[in-house]
Amino acid sequence: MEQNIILLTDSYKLSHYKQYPTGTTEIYSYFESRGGKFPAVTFFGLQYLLKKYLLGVQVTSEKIAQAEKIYAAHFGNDKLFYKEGWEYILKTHDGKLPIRIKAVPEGTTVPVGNVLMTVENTDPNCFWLTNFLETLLVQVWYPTTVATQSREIKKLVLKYLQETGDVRGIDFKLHDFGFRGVSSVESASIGGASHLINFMGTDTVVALTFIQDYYDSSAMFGFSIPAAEHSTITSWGQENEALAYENMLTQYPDHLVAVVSDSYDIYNACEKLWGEVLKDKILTRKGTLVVRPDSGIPKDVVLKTIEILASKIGFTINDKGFKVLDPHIRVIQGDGVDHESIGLILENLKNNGWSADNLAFGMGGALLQKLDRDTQKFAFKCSEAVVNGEKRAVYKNPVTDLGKKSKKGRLKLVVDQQLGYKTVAESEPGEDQLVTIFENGVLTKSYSFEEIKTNAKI
Ligand code: AOY
Repeated sequence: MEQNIILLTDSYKLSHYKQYPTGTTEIYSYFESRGGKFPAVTFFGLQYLLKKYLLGVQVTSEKIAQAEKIYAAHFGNDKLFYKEGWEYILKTHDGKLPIRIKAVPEGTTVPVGNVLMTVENTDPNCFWLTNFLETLLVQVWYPTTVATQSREIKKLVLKYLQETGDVRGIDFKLHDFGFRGVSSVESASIGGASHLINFMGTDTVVALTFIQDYYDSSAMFGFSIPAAEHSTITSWGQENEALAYENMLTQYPDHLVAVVSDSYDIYNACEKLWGEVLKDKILTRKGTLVVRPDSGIPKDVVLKTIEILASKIGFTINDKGFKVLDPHIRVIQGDGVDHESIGLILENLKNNGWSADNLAFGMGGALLQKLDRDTQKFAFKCSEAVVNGEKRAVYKNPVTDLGKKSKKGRLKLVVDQQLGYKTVAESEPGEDQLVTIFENGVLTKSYSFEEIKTNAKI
């Protein structure tokens, strides 16, 4: 059996249908970033969740039977599970979820504090279903936060390229090294795809099939090159380090090749092996050797590595007055890389006269895993209920944290000259930017990966 929607929730949600006021016929909820590390978020990943978990017939008699059994044992009580509610959806809606979801187009960057998505029931008997789906739908925090952070790093690197080098190199400045550092293959797929909204370099192969499967695109959105790991270098023995490097240049005689060079001494490798023994082979090669340090204090190791390579192999001065290595050689830093260290590394290079053109970054755990729902303080809250035929503005406003205040009423997202976007009551003027993407089991709008990349462009 595929995933059972009745089980894709928090246990307490099972008890909520009895807890709303008598006469409730509608629950309307919305999703926002309440603030956090970055001032705006790039919305991504809802289409995946809808296609994988919510479209079409989701409720079957087999799933109801499975849920009935599990919940009876889980709660030690066979009266808690709302079997009649799910049987109603099976009978009245042929197992399709009577829900409407509106959302901002994927790839759109919206200031924090705005509505990104709304969810409401379309059948008055199914008011309890809106927030039953919170647990699953709020998981869109993850791709949205990965896309947001990756895009912020793109802005940071672009600033240094503008000042010291050539912005045309931006697409390959941040390579995804994160597959091994995430909690699951599913996370690697989702997070890896989120990064590819902003960049074109990745080693997370499953992101490629994820894009094909859920963002109807047959084009290739992620690229990589041959590259060494420590085992392929150290298996030659320390005394044969130069032979291991020479073999890399022989096996890959053209295009790009990356070689991790810190197995014993990155500075000796750059000065004596790349800089003397293999210098002529590098300079006559039809392509670029990318040297990868992988230990030490990133900003110091990157500067010293570039300075040694430049002194031994050569460099020029670009039109902005910054030093650029001979085109046969570049550096990639993949250790200790995050938003903060990238700024420190590029600032240190700039202060010493070096262009950002010399360097690319690999980012692993910090790209795909060193973030959580609180990085951008995501929340899903009810803002309107209909009880006994009357609309009620619903909100929370805790004295213990005013930052957790939620919005009231039916909402829409409108374009604002100053802010970019702002959230207003649905009754106010202005065209709603939220698009109905899901209604009663049907995907009413879908986005290709190309469109999403265009929406996210800087
Ligand atoms: N990949 C650019 C291509 C990829 C990698 C992947 C963990 C690459 C290394 C490189 O140059 O060095 C996962 C660590 C490294």
